[in-house]
Amino acid sequence: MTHKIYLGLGSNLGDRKGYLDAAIAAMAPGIRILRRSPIYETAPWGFTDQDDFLNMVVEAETELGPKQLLVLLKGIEVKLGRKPRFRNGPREIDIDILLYDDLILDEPGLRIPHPRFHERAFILAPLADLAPGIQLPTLSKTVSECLAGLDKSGVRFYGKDEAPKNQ
Ligand code: PH2
Ligand code: MG
Ligand code: MG
Repeated sequence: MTHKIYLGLGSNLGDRKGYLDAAIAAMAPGIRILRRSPIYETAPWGFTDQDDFLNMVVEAETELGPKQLLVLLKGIEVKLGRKPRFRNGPREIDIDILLYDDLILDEPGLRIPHPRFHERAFILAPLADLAPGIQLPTLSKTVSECLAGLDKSGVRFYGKDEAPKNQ
């Protein structure tokens, strides 16, 4: 069975754009990328004394179950050189499962939808570029409704391409 997933990617160390591209390239064949959002440069959230992140979201399909998917993504983080550090600290590459169909899962080590992402503009802005009307399974709100209530000042379009229409 094929599942629709949204993954959030972030990097704030080294060649940030290179890490995002390498992570996406490493997802095949288990994960098929359908669309990628624009990249945003974002102020660090949680632990603020670190460099700005690049963040983006990809829409993809997979036959993997949620746990197999998590194992694959953690393996890619390690393969690309992510070092263990403290919570919310700097990272070469972070790949988070934001949504997996309309699944709600709450287990140690794996919560789907990704907890509190509906409060984070650095995830919601790129997600809204791909899927503004998606309803979050845990809230009676769409992605764009969640984003509308947030401070977007720390989230800037990054890159030479034309800015997306919602900016
Ligand atoms: N990830 C975190 C903590 N803080 N801040 C930004 N701007 N972007 C992130 O991806 C991010 C963060 C923990 O995963
Ligand atoms: Mg994260
Ligand atoms: Mg993570």
